[in-house]
Amino acid sequence: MRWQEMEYYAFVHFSLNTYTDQSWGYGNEDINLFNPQKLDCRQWARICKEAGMKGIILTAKHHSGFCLWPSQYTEYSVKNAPWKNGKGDIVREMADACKEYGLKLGIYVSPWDRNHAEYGKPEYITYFRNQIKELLTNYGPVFEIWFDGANGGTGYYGGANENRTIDRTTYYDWKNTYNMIRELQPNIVIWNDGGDRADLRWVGTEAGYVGETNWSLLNGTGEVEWKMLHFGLEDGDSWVPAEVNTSIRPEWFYHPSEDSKVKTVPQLMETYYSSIGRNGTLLLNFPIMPNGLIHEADEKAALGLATMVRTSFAENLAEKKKATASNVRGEKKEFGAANVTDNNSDTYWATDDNVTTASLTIDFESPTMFNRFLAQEYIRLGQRVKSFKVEVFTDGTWRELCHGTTIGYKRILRFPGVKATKVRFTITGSKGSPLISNIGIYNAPAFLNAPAIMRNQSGEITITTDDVGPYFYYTLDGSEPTPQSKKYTAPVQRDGKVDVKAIAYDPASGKSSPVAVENFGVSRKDWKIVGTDDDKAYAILDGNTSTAWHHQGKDKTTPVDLEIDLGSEQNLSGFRYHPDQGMWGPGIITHYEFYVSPDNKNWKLVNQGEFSNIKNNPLWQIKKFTPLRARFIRLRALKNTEGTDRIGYAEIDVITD
Ligand code: FUL
Repeated sequence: MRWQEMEYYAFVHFSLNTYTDQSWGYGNEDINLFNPQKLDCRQWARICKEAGMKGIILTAKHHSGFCLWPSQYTEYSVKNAPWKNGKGDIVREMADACKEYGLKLGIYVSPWDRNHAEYGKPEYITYFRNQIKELLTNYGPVFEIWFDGANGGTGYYGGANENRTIDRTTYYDWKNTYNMIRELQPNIVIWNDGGDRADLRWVGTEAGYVGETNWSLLNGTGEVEWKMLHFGLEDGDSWVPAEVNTSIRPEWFYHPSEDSKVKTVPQLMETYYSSIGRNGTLLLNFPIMPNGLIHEADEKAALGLATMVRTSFAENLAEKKKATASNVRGEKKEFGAANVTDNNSDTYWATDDNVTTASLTIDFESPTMFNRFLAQEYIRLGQRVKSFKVEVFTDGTWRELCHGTTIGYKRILRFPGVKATKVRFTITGSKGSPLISNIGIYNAPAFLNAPAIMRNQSGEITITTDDVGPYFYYTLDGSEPTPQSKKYTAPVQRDGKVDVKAIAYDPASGKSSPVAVENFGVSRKDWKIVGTDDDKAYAILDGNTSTAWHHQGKDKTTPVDLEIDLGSEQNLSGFRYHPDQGMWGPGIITHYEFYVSPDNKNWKLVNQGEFSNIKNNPLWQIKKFTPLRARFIRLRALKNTEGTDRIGYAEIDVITD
């Protein structure tokens, strides 16, 4: 409970590989590189505190084996680095900063050690335990210890420079290590992805989300398949709740090339709803820069998220409102419906033993606008609810608003704003008598970014945004959209040239987003990508800039050609290219040539040059040329941002006069 109630805490990744631009150090990196000029754990702690986090887990030792504390058991540590003339101890500074800012300290210590000569032999286990002992003895209370799942492989290993494999199931003898840990720190929780069942589980992805169905249970023994990591196990016999770990940037360690790839506040908010909003905790990583500080862009994003969370859940509209239930355990007040709106997590509404479906109604007494629903089970007595639905009473009738599966410690559902006088929460399935400690109903402010307007190859137009809540209004005749324009409820079919304008509108505040505009050109129904039978290639014609396709040149060299048959001759006057938005190897074209042909034989070069600043600003690139008629187009990539022959495209389009 202590851990679950923390909800949100930080990872910081900092090590020798911060100085070598690596994700995983090999174990032979030069200690002399480690010399952060401005290292300030108080800056990390201040940011985490202001971001609403409750603790920090520090990579005391990552896979390279380099130790951020002066371990007496190895020379490969800060004690031999130029930083503070070898007198420094980052774990100590972190522990002190956490204390000052009222945060809890956690430790990441990698079982895999690519520096240690004896890794793979029994002697290493003694070394590993000695290090854990140092970390759990000398720095005060530690709330969580993190044993990474990456284990064994190539490494320096004291100069052996070889590949070492270990048996993950037996090598570490986790049982005895756990016993030692619990003796040293009775209140600690153990995270372990690779070893015997620990206290917490990985969710099977580092992308920042857990399954919508999320049981805090697993079996105490046996293999854990991906499905179990992601969704838990309804009938599991052990309490192993989910922790969602993800980084605020693509990678865990700092890479200057990612300064423009810090997640946006809407992206982080999505992570929030997909972790904390789904019965998980959120462990968000900050990579530390070589100077020893968190980058200001990361700070800004984390504080932006905190502001959005604070304002979204500022006022619980259900608090102190009248609540009635279809069944109350023994009809006793101590189990009554009012316990879900009393703002006290120690009280709960419960039904009689044999009652596993029941409903609870909250009466606002007057029409009230809201767009978020939150429920919490009293998990001290286990996780029980299997399914539920939420209905609203509007215009004299009940209608379903949304539904969900598990609840657990906390579940949050999002939906477009609705005005109602009553809300009915019905548990439609439960493993036993449901125990609900809290219901929250909120009216979260909308992000109100201009919506995305997309049209797929068959001419279907969709309008979306990075938030759940706003309505959309649109026009197809070039006029400015307002809340009096047509309301978007489902995809709109419109082929050929059309100018679509749309706004996102927040019904709660009455505010609108800036207007989004898309000028669609000729129909792309008959377009064919020449020379490929890869179905995925059509991602570049699906109108969705977040789907992409990559391909390589025939001879694995540049230039790389992309050729499209437009199906019939068109009056072409330009083309548009949208690069891949992906975080990994997007293969963005920087230098190009553009050709057209009437017959796929005689090609004419009509435009060439560079897409300036495309790496930092990877948006639509529009190029015009002297109009001419043609049926085939060829975009020749001469060079991409990575200097490889693997070219990425999110979208290709033509401009016709
Ligand atoms: C992974 C590691 O290999 C990464 O480097 C990082 O530490 C992450 C949190 O866990 O498995």
